[in-house]
Amino acid sequence: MASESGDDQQLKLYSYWRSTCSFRVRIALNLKGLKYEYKAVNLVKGEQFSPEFTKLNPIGYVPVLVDGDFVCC
Ligand SMILES: N[C@@H](CCC(=O)N[C@@H](CS)C(=O)NCC(=O)O)C(=O)O
Repeated sequence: MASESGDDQQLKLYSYWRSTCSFRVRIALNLKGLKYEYKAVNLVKGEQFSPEFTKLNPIGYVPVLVDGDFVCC
């Protein structure tokens, strides 16, 4: 269940709609009932190589789950 509140305290999931790796994380979060902010990273447009995104994940892969200071790639 993606939230649109923009609350900085909540989970953030960087994801691409067609990424099967990202599907799994979205399914797990939804099964757990955890709210998260959906951050779209368009792999076709190369957004995974943007400086902002590679700061989170230097290899430029989605998904990336951010929980406060904890970044899980
Ligand atoms: N070990 C990662 C691999 C993630 C991965 O392979 N992500 C692909 C999409 S499914 C990706 O971001 N590819 C970026 C690209 O092709 O440039 C996982 O299992 O979550």
